[in-house]
Amino acid sequence: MFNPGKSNFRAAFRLSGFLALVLFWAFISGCGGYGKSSYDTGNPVTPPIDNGGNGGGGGGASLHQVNMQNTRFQPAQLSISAGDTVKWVNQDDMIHTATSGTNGVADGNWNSGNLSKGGTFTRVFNTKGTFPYYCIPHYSLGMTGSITVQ
Ligand SMILES: [Cu+2]
Repeated sequence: MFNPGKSNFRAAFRLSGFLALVLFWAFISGCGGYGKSSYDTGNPVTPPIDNGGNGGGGGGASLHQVNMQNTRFQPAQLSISAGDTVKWVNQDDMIHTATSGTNGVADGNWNSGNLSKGGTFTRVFNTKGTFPYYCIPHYSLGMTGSITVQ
């Protein structure tokens, strides 16, 4: 039944090589998809260029990143221009939130929800003022910050 002829052997080798390639490709793309979705916090991502009627900023809106790292917001105090975007990125192995409010009481302006490591939350600030916020699980540890919009 089994024919060890050269041509058969070559064909089988070619076929298995092709299958290996297909499997490898599927593995790579599958991993890519998984990695991407694990970073998706389910929050709607607001495009940084959406200026929402903020007339005459004179120049593009900027994107500012605040890291959640070592149970701190870094930088804790951030000054931005109206129309700019702030992106929080959790760098820790624990859950953090970026929740607007003072004294550990949410004011309803925004709430990132729970962000695990690699999770992000993005918000455009169109209204001028100072906006304090905190991390719900770590407020008592002093994990607070503020965004000042000028
Ligand atoms: Cu936290």
